[in-house]
Amino acid sequence: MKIGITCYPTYGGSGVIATELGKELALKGHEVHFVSYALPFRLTHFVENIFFHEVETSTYPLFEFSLYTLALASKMVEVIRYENLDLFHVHYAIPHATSAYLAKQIVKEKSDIKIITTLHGTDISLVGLEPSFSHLVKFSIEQSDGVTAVSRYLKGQTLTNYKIEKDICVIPNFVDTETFSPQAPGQLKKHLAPNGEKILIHTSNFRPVKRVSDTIKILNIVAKELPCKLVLIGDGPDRSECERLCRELDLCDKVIFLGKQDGLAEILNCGDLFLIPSQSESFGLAALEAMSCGLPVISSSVGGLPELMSHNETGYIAEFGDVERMAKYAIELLTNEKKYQTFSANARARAVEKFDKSIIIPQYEQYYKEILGN
Ligand code: GMT
Repeated sequence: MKIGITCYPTYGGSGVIATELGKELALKGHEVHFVSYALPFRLTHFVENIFFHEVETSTYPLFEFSLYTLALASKMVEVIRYENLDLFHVHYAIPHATSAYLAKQIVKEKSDIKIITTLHGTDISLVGLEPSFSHLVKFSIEQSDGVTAVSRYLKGQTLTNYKIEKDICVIPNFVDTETFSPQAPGQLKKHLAPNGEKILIHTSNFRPVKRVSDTIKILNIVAKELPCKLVLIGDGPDRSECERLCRELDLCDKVIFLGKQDGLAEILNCGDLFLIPSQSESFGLAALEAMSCGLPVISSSVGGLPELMSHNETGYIAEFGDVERMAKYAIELLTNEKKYQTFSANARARAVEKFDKSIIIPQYEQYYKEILGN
């Protein structure tokens, strides 16, 4: 197949899934054309069958606001026409599904391109519910030839919130369980925890829905019971507030802000537990990558997290905001080696058995065939 993929190229779960999907499809012999404003950050090496088309936006003074949605649609038209694409798979509804709709209308005399939209979460739960955007999001979803969502939860939310009758296919996030596998930690662990402290890890884009400050409050409780550190990976709007909270709680020597990082698997392998206390989470790819490295996860009970996790087996689930309970669970696992080892093995097994790329990629391929068949 000849497949176009559009995603946000920067750090973020939807871009990771789109890029890894494109790489796997290319390895299977499909021709994949990425269309975005920058090279996706996980597309670091040359891969046969992968092509990148950069969207450039005009800077003409009259255009006070960037015309990205239109520039993207124009680039999609070019790529659909001149590369003879069979389908275009857009990740994140806004504005990608809208640009794709426009492109499809423009090429319809000459191409029967099919548009597939994958919903990732905040496009539906936050941005999409902005009253000014909701009509556009509903329309773009309904006009897509196929729609997938990354969890049953997200599918339900979409159907209910937007009163959509279209069928939505649930295809969960996936992980490369060879790249993200349990490995003996190297020198980095000695650097992060020189005195053998236990390491709690969190990675996110530091947006308010992630409740990163809860991870610091959890550490504050756990650190009273055992020597530990908290490693925070990523960056975003809440980082300054988190740094302020560390100063207020006198935890600066126990919280390590690493900022945005590549080589996530190596860092995860230094950790003992992964924390994801989000207020909203359609799936939780960051937690899946941690589980794949054998880290038990302590999460909130929101969104798709209960579909990823198995409470009391791969980690623990608590009400969002209940930092005392999350801390209690962390202490329980970090002070009971036998239980810890069982949970760690369970977390790894669940990642391998349910969410390995070899299980999920064929689901996308099958869905593509169904939509093209229609
Ligand atoms: O987590 C984010 O806010 C980034 C966002 C994205 O679109 O890049 O992630 C969403 O998509 C991921 C991949 O499908 C999911 O694993 C995340 O759960 C989801 N984030 C939220 O729902 C908050």
